[in-house]
Amino acid sequence: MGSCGRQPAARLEMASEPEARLRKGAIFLEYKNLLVELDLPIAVVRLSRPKALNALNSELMGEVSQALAELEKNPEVGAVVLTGDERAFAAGADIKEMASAGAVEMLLRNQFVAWESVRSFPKPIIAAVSGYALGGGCELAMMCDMIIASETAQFGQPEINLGIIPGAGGTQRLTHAVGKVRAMEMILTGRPIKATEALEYGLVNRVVPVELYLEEAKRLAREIAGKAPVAVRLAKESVMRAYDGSLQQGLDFERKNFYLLFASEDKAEGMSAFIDKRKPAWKGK
Ligand code: DAK
Repeated sequence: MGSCGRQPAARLEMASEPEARLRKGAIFLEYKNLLVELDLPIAVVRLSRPKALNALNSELMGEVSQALAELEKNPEVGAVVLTGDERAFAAGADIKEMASAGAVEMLLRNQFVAWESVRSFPKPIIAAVSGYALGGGCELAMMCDMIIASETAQFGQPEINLGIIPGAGGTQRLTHAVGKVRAMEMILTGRPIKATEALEYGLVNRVVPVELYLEEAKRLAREIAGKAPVAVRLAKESVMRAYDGSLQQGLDFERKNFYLLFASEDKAEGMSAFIDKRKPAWKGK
């Protein structure tokens, strides 16, 4: 793969060039924290930081952004599946990377640029979720156009337990997806829901046995990739319009509050407690 045509934002961490391999007729591109399989007319982007339950650090998100830029340019790719592994889609943004950051540092890191690449990806993108989809992991899945869940999937916004709130659209997209009262309970308690509840709430398209979740997502991606590409693109854009206007205002509001919490003592305590594997002692400051 060549370097991406777009100019990366100043603070976006760019991955080194991926290594390409040919296996069973499909092309695999290996990034440091990501594996991209080109199985035309679809591509599978697999998050791969298994020891950290695919926690989404800046490097990994930079790689996601780089891979999506390449897939966007490739006219042979009609749809994309974004997945993790059986144990975790992603257990959230990397707490260890955020633990010592203050509000201004978070603002200057400008990590939203990388996350935005998922939200604004013009081709259909389907999340294939097994295991944990928590915090930023749940938000990443919700940025995708559809979600296929394995029976073991669990979705949650546990940020409240760290003294912060969801920062990548969780307060908005979850509320749109499951309704106010359910979103309130999930966000204010931090308790995750199981795949079957996620289906009942309308958060996921379907739940399938764990051996099948990836295959089912790929099947759906292939079906869509067989349709007229321009119609698919405009259909996606049009559906997004159904709620994008008010969503943008909500996202701006959430982002300000998210940064504000990085100035609180409770955020420092919540994240240190997670790393030290102990219960946080909140001060309300
Ligand atoms: N960050 C960093 N490391 C994590 C992690 C995370 N989110 N989740 C798990 N790990 C690491 C653990 O620290 C552990 O590492 P070692 O201790 O082995 O070095 C390893 O993964 C395995 O985890 P556990 O030992 O904890 O495994 P368990 O099976 O016992 O528990 C668990 C699994 C998922 C219940 C637990 O790991 C857990 O509660 N994880 C944290 C979940 C969480 O709170 N997620 C929300 C994080 S805050 C933003 C965009 C997005 C966000 C923020 C900003 N911008 C664009 C600015 C999002 C924020 C979040 O997601």
